[in-house]
Amino acid sequence: MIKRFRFGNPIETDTVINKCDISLETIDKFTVTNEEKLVFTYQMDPQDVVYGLGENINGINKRNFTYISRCMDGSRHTEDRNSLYAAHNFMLIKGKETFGVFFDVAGIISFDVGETDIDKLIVTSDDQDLDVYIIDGTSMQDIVTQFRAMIGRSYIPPKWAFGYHQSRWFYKTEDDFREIAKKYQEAKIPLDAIYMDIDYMDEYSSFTINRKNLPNFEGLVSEMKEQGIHLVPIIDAGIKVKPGYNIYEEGVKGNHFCKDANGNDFKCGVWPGYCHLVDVLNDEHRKWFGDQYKFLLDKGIDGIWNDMNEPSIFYTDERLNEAYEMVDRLRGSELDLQTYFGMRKKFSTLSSNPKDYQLFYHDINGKKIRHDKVHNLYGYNLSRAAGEAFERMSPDKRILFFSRSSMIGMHRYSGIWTGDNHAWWSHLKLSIHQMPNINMCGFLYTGSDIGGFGSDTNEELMTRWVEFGIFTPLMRNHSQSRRAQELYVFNHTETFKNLVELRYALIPYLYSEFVKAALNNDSYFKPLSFVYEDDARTYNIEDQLMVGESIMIAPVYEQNCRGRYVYLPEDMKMIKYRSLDDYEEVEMSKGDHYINVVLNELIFFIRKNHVVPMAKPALTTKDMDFDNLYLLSYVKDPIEYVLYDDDGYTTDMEREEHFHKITVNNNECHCTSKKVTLL
Ligand code: MIG
Repeated sequence: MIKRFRFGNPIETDTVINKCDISLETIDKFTVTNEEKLVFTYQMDPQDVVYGLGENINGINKRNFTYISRCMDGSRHTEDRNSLYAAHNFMLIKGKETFGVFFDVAGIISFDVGETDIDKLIVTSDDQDLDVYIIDGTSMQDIVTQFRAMIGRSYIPPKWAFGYHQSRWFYKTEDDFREIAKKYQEAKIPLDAIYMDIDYMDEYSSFTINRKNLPNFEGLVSEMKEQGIHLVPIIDAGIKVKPGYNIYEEGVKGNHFCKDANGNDFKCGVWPGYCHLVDVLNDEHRKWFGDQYKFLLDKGIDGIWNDMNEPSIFYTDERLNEAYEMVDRLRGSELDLQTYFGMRKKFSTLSSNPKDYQLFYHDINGKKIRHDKVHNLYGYNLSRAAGEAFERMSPDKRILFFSRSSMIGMHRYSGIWTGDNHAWWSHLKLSIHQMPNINMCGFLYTGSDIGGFGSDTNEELMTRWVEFGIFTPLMRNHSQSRRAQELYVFNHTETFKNLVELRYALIPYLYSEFVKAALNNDSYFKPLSFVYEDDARTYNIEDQLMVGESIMIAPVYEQNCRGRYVYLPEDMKMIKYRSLDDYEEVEMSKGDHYINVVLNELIFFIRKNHVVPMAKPALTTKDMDFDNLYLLSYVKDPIEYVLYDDDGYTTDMEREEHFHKITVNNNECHCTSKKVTLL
């Protein structure tokens, strides 16, 4: 049951597509005060658990910290960061009362989950105009499923998006890309995609190619595709101010850019230098921006990532001038410490400065609206521009697409990656925590930069991160580090080969569970408590996750750890994996276990009376046979598993022929449409 409460006269966010009527009652779960800001307060019991809030720092349970939905480019995801790149305003409270709550608002909103007062959840909206949805249900998953049904089906990528992907902000020339492909092939490590970062563009201008480094871009795309490898270029939000650059010229002529207070095209500094920002909150301008993606699709591209769409602003003239003036004023004088630190701060706060987001305006249905009022809609709509364009330009074939910035609503058009993490153990753990909460907010296609984006990784960290990455829908190794981290550069290449082979072998299961989750408004990653709601122990377990209906994972995420405690909420079968020819299967009983897991081993668990369909891996998904499947199983009673499988591209996913029934009974298995063998 969902109730919707209205405050003031909110701006439409297009997040909720199946809206219930506005309730005439007053909201009962929260006390509401309305002074300068709208404040919702909920009294929490000590044992209440708070899930949700999607991409944020800290644990799966969000208690005892404050999270602010203010989409923001910030490259150090430290323990004190209140905002990352996203605005995911859905949360689930489980305890004396159990309910979901979604704050549908375009502006800045903060969630103080017991930081100021350990017993209080205090939600403060800068904007007094918003809708609040309260969702009751029969279980936590039921609440999330109702929420998801209300916001519409999640984005589903093509099947090759479940392969292993290599990226690094480093590759430049055609030979660089060829070499990555070749080295992976020589190491016999499967690979489905190589990413192109901003260097493939001409002066960082979106929808251009640097022809000096990539004279035959189109040829390279098809040469790679013949090998089963997709090139995935980046698109940046800021459009370079540069006479003669077609996107700039057309944008100015068509009035597609955001305006400053005087009605001129707003100017800010990002990678290309001075940039304009497309007014993607306006339907016409958003469509115009979306149309530009044709440039890449026409060249054979079928995967793209969107970056810097918070929008990230490095500087504006306004802020720079303040800083210059300060320097001019201070030059030559002796600085007292106060002044010195003040000057440093002037410079260190140039980027992502909240004041800059007050300098420009959108035209929403003829109404001029200052950006800060609708800030969190920007990245969402920039990626929506692309998603809508793909539906127009490629109606029969799914395109791989994910975005850095996001707000709920964008989940219908795009996946997300979790941005600029570091090669820190704490960030491997963070990504484990982020996955289920991100899923609750509708984003199913997601993953973190494996190995860490910033700082140099090491072989041990990389190994453990790949072991976890095997289960994330987006499995991408990406970095900007000095040290190379392609998997073939490490000593124990064989271990990485074995691990990536497991990923490929699991694709039938991972893809099936992913698409079913999208079609049924279910989650792909779940906290254990979602499945074992009555088992109080599971609420304290944040380092194990359910992956689809059959698997529980227990990643190793600490330096020099060669084992870990695992809690089994029911009897399960452990798979201790070293390679596809060398793994152990051990039936284990409900309860606590200490399990040794040396560096070249990976453990995961199969729930009782469940199966995991697998296929023979190949160097790319294109070369795999998905009609001959092998079942890992832990089956004591007759069971049926519904396998989802299709051609990997179709946009017509609900067709009955994509659902294949597998039955297992007494060591025999059977499938109507595929050959299946029990392992
Ligand atoms: O300011 O395009 O998060 O993945 O490699 C940095 C360069 C801009 C940030 C993205 C990262 C990407 C990088 N970008």
